[in-house]
Amino acid sequence: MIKQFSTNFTWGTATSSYQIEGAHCKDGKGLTIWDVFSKTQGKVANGDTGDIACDHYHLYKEDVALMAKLGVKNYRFSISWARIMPNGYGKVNEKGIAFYSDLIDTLLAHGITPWVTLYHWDLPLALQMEYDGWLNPKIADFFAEYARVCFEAFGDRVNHWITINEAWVIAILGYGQGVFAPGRISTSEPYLAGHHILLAHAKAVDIYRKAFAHQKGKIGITNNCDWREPLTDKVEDQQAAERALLFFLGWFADPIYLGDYPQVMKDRLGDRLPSFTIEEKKLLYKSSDFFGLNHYTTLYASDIPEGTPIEEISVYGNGGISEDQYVQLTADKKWSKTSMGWAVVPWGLQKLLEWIHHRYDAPDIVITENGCAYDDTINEAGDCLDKQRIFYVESYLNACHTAMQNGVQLKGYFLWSLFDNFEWASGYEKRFGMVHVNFETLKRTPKASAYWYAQVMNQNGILTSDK
Ligand code: PNW
Repeated sequence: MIKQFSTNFTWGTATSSYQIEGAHCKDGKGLTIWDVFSKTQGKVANGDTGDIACDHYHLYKEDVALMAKLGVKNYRFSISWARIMPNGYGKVNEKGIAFYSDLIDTLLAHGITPWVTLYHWDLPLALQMEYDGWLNPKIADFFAEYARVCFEAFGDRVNHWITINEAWVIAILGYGQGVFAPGRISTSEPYLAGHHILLAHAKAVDIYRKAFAHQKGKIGITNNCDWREPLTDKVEDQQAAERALLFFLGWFADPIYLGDYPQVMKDRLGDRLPSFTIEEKKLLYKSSDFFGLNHYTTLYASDIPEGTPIEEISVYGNGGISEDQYVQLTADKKWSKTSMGWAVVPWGLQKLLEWIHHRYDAPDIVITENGCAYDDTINEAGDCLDKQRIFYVESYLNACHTAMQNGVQLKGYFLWSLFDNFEWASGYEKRFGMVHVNFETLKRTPKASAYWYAQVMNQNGILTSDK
């Protein structure tokens, strides 16, 4: 039996610029914070960098042909801001425009619809050095101008735009825990960075809607969120789980769908959480045509008693700023884990989709990333039999199907990722691709999951053994 997905459901795969392109200082591209961060001692596993990555910059024609062969109809990729504007503002680099323009034409010629992310973490280095990156309010205007250049150059052919990928990761991992670029460690900077990310998104959308309405495209933001399940049915734990979701996803979705930050964040963060002016609130409200969601895993949440000393909270393993939430996160020992150590809990996605559906008044949701890393190897016959990935994706798609039956307006699903690629602080060690990449030879080998996923996309649903 096939569990059918809705008509016109968007199936695709996703990548991002720094993770696959390579050619980090070619054809006029400016350096980015990841170019520098990856070369900072101890920041990335094995000292890996994205200097070459999958060398997609040079191999994109072959890559697009491979995608077409695998039946991919929608492809989400990101534009490297510093290829378009080497310093992040001012001069435009025509060679950068030419690269993406040709990539887009090649995709379209193969019947593949581009979904373009404008910012997937590779901030032009000059903006970091001269302006402190996302900490400076001016960055919102710089981003909006960069977005305008992209709408002008590509908007005649691109109808699906994502402004920013995962504000939470940028803010928390980049400015709170310092494990991602720019590597800052702070308990207040994440909230400032997050604030400017939201404003940058809103300004870009405003420009798109005012000056490019004739292009009739859709634009939105993508946020990531894991599910938080109450550890027990005690009220305190239920509230803790809800609080954790609000500090994770509500932080960025509430201003867009409900008009302001969640009250619980205002209460707990006080001055550390900036506030929006009335004008800014208006700009943000309804500034996303779809709800972009990246989802990978689930943890249990339980309440940490009020008054627990901060030193004790940081041992609970959910990052240096968990004391803002007083939530303890734990995994069930029975859950299987991917090679990232992330638990495989498909029902968590179903619950999260339903939570979004109810809190934000049934928005159109697009899963712009879901997937898993496993230690995939090529066997002697030259095949990569990644059964665990098929199991993961199939079970998460089953969860999507159940959520849709329960009324969730899920409109699309992008598998992360098309290729094994530069997995940020984990380097090339963690493989998320449905296509295996040998990083010595750059040879691409579709894994079993790629052929399996081709069928799913083709039949618009998943084959299931149950009735
Ligand atoms: C996302 N976390 O990153 C990104 O959008 C991708 O570029 C990345 O390759 C993929 O997921 C897999 O990691 C995340 O710690 C990184 O919660 C870290 C987290 C979530 C998402």
